[in-house]
Amino acid sequence: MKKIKYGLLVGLSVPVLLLAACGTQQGKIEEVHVVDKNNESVSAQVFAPHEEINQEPVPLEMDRDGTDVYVKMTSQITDIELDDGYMYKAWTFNGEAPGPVVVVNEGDTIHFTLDNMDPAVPHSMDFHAVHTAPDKGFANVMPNEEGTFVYQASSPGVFMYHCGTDPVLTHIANGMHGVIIVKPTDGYPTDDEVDKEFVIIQNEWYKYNDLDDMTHNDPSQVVFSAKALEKGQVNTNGTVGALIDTPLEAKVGDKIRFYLNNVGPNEVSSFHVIGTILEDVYIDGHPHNHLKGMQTVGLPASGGAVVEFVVKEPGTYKFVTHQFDHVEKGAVGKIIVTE
Ligand SMILES: [Cu+2]
Repeated sequence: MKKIKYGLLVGLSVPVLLLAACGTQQGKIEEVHVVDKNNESVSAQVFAPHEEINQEPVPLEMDRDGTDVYVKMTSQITDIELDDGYMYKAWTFNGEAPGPVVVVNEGDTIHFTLDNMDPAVPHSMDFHAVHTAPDKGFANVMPNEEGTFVYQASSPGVFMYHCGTDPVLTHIANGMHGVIIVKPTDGYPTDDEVDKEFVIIQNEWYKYNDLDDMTHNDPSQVVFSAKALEKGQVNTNGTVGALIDTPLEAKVGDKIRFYLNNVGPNEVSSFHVIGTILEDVYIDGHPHNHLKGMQTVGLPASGGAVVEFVVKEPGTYKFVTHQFDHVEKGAVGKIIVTE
């Protein structure tokens, strides 16, 4: 009998459950034996309470009343195809991994509601963009419940958000991460020069729901995704080849701004755009952290930046983490530049 990752089960034409060997208690990993489409008996580990769940993505809700912004998100279990034919039963915000980008203004008051649609596991929200007592502001929301929290967005930048429920590594590595941008009141000094803006996120994946693998091993996939700032923009999950299959587009001479974050959970990013130089870089997206003329920007796990560069000739410009073992695992995207 061979072992397969959980995700492969989703691709089986008629998986037949023969036997469930281990405990069926909520929260336990359950060993199941199935027959795959080649009529081979295989085994896989499935997080039992999530076995039958694949929740449709739910759009982010956001309303503004002056400087009060009301943001509602879900925590939910949604299948994502990480690579060709490889499905992953992701733990997500709103059915996306990374979750949808949240954009607020410096000085806003964020009224945040988390609707935990997961019937089995508590989840929470840790916004790196705010000051709060974590045991209160980032408290767990129980299964099938909602929790509301209020914060001030007092510092501008490109911040990670993630589920902070123990074990945090499991929740982040299973997909519960994303980016919140706090726009600076006075903008960036280069605002007038920018023609195109994209939100680009790096994350990595491990064996499905396997804390031991997440703790000790190299990632299985390292990927980039794009998150739409406005309707019609490219919006992808963090999947292998996402930004090769759906490239970004620009015109010759455009100054392109990336709002970048490396949500990890474990690896650093050495972000580099092939064939250009990063003219202006704002580390963590704070206007005071302005650097010039960089070839590569180091992003620690959770670290962000605003990077700006000009594409001077038509062609295909790839962006990577310059740790090329991670490029082999998927960490590459491209920009098609035309006249
Ligand atoms: Cu969680």
